Amino acid sequence: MNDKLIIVSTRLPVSVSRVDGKLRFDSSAGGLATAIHSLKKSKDSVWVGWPGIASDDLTRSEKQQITTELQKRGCYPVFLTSDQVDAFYSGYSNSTLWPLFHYFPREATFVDDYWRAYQEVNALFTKTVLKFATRDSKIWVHDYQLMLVPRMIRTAQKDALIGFFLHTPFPSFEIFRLIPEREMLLEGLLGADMIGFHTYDYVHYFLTSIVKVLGHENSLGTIRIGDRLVHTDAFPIGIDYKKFENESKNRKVHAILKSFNVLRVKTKIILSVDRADYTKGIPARLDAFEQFLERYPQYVKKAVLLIIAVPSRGDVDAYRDLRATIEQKVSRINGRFATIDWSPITYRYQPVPFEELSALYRLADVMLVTPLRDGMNLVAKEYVASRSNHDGALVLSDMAGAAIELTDALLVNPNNTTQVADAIHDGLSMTRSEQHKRMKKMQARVAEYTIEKWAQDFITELKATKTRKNKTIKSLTEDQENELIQKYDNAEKRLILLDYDGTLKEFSSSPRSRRSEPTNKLRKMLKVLTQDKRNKVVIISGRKKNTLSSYFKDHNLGLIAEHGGWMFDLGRWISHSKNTPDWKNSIRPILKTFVARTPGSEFEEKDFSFVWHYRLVQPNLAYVRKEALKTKLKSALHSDEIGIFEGQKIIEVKPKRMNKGAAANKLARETKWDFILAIGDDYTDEDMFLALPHNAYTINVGMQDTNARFQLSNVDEVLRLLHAL
Ligand code: ADQ
Repeated sequence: MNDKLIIVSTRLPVSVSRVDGKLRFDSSAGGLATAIHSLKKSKDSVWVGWPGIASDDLTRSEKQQITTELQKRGCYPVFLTSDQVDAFYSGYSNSTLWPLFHYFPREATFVDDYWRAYQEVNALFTKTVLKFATRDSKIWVHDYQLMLVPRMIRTAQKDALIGFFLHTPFPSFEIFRLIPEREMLLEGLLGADMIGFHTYDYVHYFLTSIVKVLGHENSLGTIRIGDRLVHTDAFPIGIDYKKFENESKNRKVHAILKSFNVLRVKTKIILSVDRADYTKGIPARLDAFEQFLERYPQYVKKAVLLIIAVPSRGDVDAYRDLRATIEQKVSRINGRFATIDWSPITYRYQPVPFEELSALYRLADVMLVTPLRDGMNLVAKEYVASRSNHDGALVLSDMAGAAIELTDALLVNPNNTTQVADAIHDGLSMTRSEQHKRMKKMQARVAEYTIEKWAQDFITELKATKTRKNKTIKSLTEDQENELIQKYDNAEKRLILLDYDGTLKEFSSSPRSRRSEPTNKLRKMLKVLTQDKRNKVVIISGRKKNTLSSYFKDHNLGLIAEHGGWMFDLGRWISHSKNTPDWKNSIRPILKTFVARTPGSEFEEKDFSFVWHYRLVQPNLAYVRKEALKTKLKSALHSDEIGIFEGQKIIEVKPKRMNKGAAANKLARETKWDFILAIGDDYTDEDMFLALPHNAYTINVGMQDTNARFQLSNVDEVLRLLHAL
């Protein structure tokens, strides 16, 4: 198998810029790039993304030059104009999604043009991916900027193997619902086979939004979308542990450390390193440091805070404001506490080279990582990996994904200024042995689940989705279908059992809707089937007898209504079941109350059962009401003979023994059939599949877990098969 891997992320690991009129290519040594490198065993792999320079600045030959140069490095460019960069990247991605995904609704802007650009650029990425994608490719899409890409690829290539990983938090539903395009974003993601998050909390929030916004429920994190399964799981990203650990041997790092040593002898060092982003909580951290100096004056002139902030997203207003706020606070605190020979805060607004960052991690007595929200936070893990002497203390916000793994850090709520101030003090005064104990435990974790492991784990699970799909889904293959047709042709006595809703006819909004009626085409097809004397065709449905009579009055069909409660035989409806009004009288008021309190739901009373339909109910309300109704019904039903059943957007209360299995069994024993075919989509059809002989052709529609031998994905496929017969 050609194991091509296609990585898709907004930015490529190579950045192109123009220096003195010439194009310059800089490779980023980012963790993801390292991880992907270890996965890129095959020469066929490619990384698709934006090279970081706007295409309006480029001539045709420069674009060609970029493409050629990037291809040498395993990358392929998606060129974006400066307008697209503004609206898609700075706009929708960083001014709408980023703030909301980090619980900053006040920073979020909603601009139609941003959304248009987001769709356009996602389509552009998709188009580029499709240039490389073959049937056997593994496509791995990264992050919140490209949430529409999985579905766009899926539409073009039904069988593609697509993974998606979100590097930010996935917010709780109350935040996610604010996004005007929430449905489209979720549908976009559901194009993937595997969707990964850093933590189980994010998985849970995502699944909640899926059920509340789109109405798709899940089973242990797996969502069924028609004939596809979408898996979700937590994959906490790691770092290139060895790289940070080995820096202790790097001479450059030693030289930098030496130059800092003077500072270190007299002073304790508290370090803060982030991209300058409002989610990282730098102003609140400064407040906490100020309070630390107030509460623990013994550290005045004995401790310094080094703040390293890497300039980021300077073209977004919120980031410009943030810089101003940080600088005001730094200068105020320095002004308040500084002496002639000491200043409490050293502040740098610039990227630092890797060796220097590494030296700083080694230097810091306390590492202060207090984001207000963070998907994971790699700085915390990098600090841990750099502490080859096992000393030092990590103060870590419990709002960062990393807090779930690094439980031996001093965990704080970043909004609790006093708690952070105290944690700085606790870190500085912690005994060496306590530091060692905690650091070693954290190191064991970070060394174990490295970025390579993370990437391999994700890809392994992604590949497994394909195997799982093959195992659980029993699609009727072409050969099996030909065999079925041949057996049908050779048979003299054939029994054909067909469910109606969801099998011969798509579900309509309400059971009473006129759209539920059979189309002329369907009627005609059934007529042709019944005209063949060798066939006995029976519609076996949960519908009321009168409805079935009105739908199929002129047909020579057998009819079974109410899951076997009624049978149409020799021109009349007969029933062997007794109508027992007692349980119905106690249940009816409950259902009526639920209908009244649940707009969009309907209540249907049949001779032997009740059905509560919730297809039109707002998904989040339906979810809550459905569970509440089941509980209420359970406590109200005092008979073991009556069961509560969950079907396609319905809850049905009916006698347990009244099921399609009993009815199908009776028909199957009527004579010695040479060929039996049963097709259905719902839970009631499962009884039918189980009741029929092993050699019967039992077919489930819709790809859920089933007792049927085969599966077809939708009504159209059923009609096509019947037509072929
Ligand atoms: P970021 O928000 O960028 O990443 P983070 O995880 O901390 O946050 O990664 C930042 C990286 O930049 C680290 O590797 C760090 O070494 C480097 N860096 C930070 N400050 C630097 C400085 N001053 N100079 C040089 N390098 C610096 C997003 C999510 C995170 C998630 C990652 C990975 O927001 O939550 O952990 O992706 O999934």
